[in-house]
Amino acid sequence: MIDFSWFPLLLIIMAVYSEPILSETTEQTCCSVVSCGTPGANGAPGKDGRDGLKGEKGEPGQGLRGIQGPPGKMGPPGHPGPQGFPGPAGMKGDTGDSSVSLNELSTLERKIQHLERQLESINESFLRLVTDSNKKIQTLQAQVDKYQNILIFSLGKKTEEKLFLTNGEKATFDRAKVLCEQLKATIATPKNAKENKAIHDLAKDKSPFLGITDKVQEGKFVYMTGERVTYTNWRENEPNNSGSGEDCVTLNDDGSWNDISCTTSLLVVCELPA
Ligand code: MMA
Ligand code: CA
Repeated sequence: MIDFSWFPLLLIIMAVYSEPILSETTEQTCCSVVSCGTPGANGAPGKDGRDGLKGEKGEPGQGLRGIQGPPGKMGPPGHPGPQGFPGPAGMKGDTGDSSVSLNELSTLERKIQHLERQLESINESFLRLVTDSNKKIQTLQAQVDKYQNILIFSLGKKTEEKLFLTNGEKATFDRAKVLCEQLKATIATPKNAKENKAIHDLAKDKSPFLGITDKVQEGKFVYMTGERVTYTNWRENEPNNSGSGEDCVTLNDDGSWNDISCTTSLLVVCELPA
């Protein structure tokens, strides 16, 4: 016997699928019909599509500059400055209790009078001291001038800048140096023809040492300060560093120079600022 119990289900399935099958059939029918006639007009444009991907950032614009913004925040406080000068003295205070102030006033007045008298006497003493000192300085200056003249007359020779002195003693260069240093002086060092003549006049026929040597470097004659000589008056063929070596300089009896051994005993002539 045939079972028809699934038949209604079949009907439902057919109903579900019947529409697309039908429309497909209709389209096919329609198409076959249109292909035969004139083409229809274009349909209306479709709906807008979805948004595309985001584009790259554009170049900065060239529009007008905006208005200036508000001022920024206040900076941190600076270091404290140096202490200022003291201000002017304040106004005199009010008078205190009158009975006390009168007493005090008379005491202060007496004190002030006493101080004024003291100040006067100090002033007088000071003036007397200054006057006396000036007189003493003048007397001393006169004495210095007198003894300098005696010194120059007996032992020395003076140029505008220097005083040359000798006691007639003869000594080696090192001893002569010490003797001059004891006078707070240096060995006679002529820096020009005038000074050379002054030493020559003083030494007469005796030959003194000059404050010039080439002890440090042979042939390089320097002053006692180490500076190279700026004036020379060498005799012809001098300096010749004769014998076992000549590192000191003497003034010949004609005023010319000769290099000579420092251990020779020669006249001591010192120089001082005039
Ligand atoms: C010569 C001459 C000088 C040298 C002395 C040393 C007399 O002169 O050679 O250059 O210094 O001798 O005594
Ligand atoms: Ca010589």
